[in-house]
Amino acid sequence: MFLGLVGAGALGVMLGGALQRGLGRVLGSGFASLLPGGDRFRLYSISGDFPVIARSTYRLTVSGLVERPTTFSFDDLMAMPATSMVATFQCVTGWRVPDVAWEGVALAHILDLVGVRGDAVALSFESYDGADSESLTIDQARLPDVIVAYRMLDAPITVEHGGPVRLYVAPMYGYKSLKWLSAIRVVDAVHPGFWEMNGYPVNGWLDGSTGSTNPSPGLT
Ligand SMILES: Nc1nc2c(c(=O)[nH]1)N[C@H]1C(S)=C(S)[C@@H](COP(=O)(O)O)O[C@H]1N2
Ligand SMILES: [Mo]
Repeated sequence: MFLGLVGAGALGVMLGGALQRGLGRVLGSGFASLLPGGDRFRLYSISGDFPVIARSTYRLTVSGLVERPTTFSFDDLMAMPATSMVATFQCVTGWRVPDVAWEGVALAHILDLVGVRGDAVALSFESYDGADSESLTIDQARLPDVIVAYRMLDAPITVEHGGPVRLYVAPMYGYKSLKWLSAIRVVDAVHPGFWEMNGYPVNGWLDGSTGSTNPSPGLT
């Protein structure tokens, strides 16, 4: 499959400029030095930065086509019902990490708190890095294994992995799991995110389905 063959080098060539330098820093020869003790993940940052956000100042802003626009603190998220799961994490470029433990809040729970309006179609996700963005349809976002995560690998999510809070979209490729999540905008159309603008499928199902809905998403 074409996308599976697009390695870091090819992506760098496609992008150019500052993005290429940022990608080169993490995906090029130097990035092995960024790997923490053996968790087998590759640490991605398209901006080249790993923003440090204290739990005490962390905020998740949910706005757009909602009844109650709300800004949540880290403690607000911790006080919500927790969802946990264990699953294989897969980057579309081929690397994978089996049996990763995750914990966080079901995105569906947050959507229920803010009250999604009837004319809403999709969500746009923004990162504290100011560079990455992602999208999900409302139906995709409501799947039970799509979470706003604050634990990963049986520990609080590290800065490098997108802590204190990242998205985890279990039924889709890793690029959907946006790190350093800062904002969710509820919108009336799917706005393809950074990786989709650079060639990855907007519907990033792990099983290769191409539609916006998937009859057998998530974990089996
Ligand atoms: N903000 C941000 N989130 C991101 C990325 C990124 O570059 N920036 N890369 C994505 C991709 S392609 C993958 S495979 C995973 C990798 O997660 P990790 O860096 O924790 O290994 O993060 C995703 N989320
Ligand atoms: Mo990825």
